[in-house]
Amino acid sequence: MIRANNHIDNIFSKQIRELVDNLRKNLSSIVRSVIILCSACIFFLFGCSGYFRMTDNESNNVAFQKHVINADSEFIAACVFDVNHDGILDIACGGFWYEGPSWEKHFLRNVEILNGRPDGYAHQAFDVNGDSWIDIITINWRSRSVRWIENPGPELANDPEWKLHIVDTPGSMETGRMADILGDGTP
Ligand SMILES: [Ca+2]
Ligand SMILES: [Ca+2]
Repeated sequence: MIRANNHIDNIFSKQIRELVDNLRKNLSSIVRSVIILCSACIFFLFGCSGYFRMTDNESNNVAFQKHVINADSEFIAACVFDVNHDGILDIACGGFWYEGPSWEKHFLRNVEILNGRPDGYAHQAFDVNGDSWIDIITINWRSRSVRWIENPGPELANDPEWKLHIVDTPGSMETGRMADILGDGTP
């Protein structure tokens, strides 16, 4: 009789232990789920209230700031390169180039006026003749031409007109790209 009671007690104790273990596991899982749910709610509420958004001042700090270099410029194409070999980037745009960092205006060329507007839809910077002075290649809608505008190099200080070379007249173009088609390292 005593042995039977002990056996029943053992079985009962084992079941109690298993029940407690299961409860502990389930409780841990429930607590974890509640913590995740609460974290998600807090993040959502802070997000809705704009807590994680940048303030207006912060967003202004990362925005680009506009600097007007020539408010009267009538040209629609420009390119950036070191025109005068002083190590500072300049801007070439239509009939003028602007010397960085002061953006002093220099004469570059007389741009043709065709059908009431200056020729030239796109500029590319490239040293066409390999004299180490970067030139301009213009792609043109109205004259239907690709042109090489030669940097005068050492004569630049006298603001001479840059020499014009017509490369080809393939047709009206709004833009152009340079690419190393032959794979010889030269675009
Ligand atoms: Ca420069
Ligand atoms: Ca050149």
